[in-house]
Amino acid sequence: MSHQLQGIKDTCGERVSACPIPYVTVGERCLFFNALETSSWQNSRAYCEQLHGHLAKVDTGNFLQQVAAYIRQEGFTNFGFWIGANDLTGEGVWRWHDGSRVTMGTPFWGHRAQEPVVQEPTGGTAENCVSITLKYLYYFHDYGCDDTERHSPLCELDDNYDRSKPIKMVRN
Ligand SMILES: [Ca+2]
Repeated sequence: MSHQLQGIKDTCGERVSACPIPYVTVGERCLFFNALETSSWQNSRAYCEQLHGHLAKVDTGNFLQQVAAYIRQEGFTNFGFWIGANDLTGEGVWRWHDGSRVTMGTPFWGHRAQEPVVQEPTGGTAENCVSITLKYLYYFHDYGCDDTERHSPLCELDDNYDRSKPIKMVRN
C-alpha cells in the first residue's frame, strides 16, 4: 500500500487526509526527509517553512523510535537529519520551533562517544542545533548549526495546513 493510501483513515466519521507530497506519514504525522541534500540548520529551517512546515518536533520517545525506524527502512543513512531542537536563543535552554522546551535526558539525548561518557548535549556555545544520525543511533546530539555538509532537513508539516492542498516544491 502506498504512503498516500496508508494516510487515509476515518476517525469517528471524520476523514483525515493523507499527507501531501512530498510528505509521508510517520507516526500519524507528516514528515519530509530530504535525504539527498545537505545544508545548514538555518537554511534547513527556512526550507521547511517554504514547504508549509518546520524542522521536525520529535517530542515523544515513541515518535523518535518511529522516525529512526523509517530512516533505517528507507536507507537514509548517509547524512544526519536536522530537527527543530536548538538552544540558539539561550545557551543550554533547548526549544522547538514553537518555543516549547525540549525534554532533556533519556530517552531523547545520546551519549558522547569519547571518554568520559556523559549524556549530550556537550557542545556548549559551539553547538546549538540538534541532528539525529546513524553514528549516535538517532539519539539527539548537538552540532554546529553552520555545518552544511553532514545534515539534511527533516521537515514536519504544520498542523493547521489543509492536507488536501498540493505543496509547491522548492529548491533547498
Ligand atoms: Ca549550545
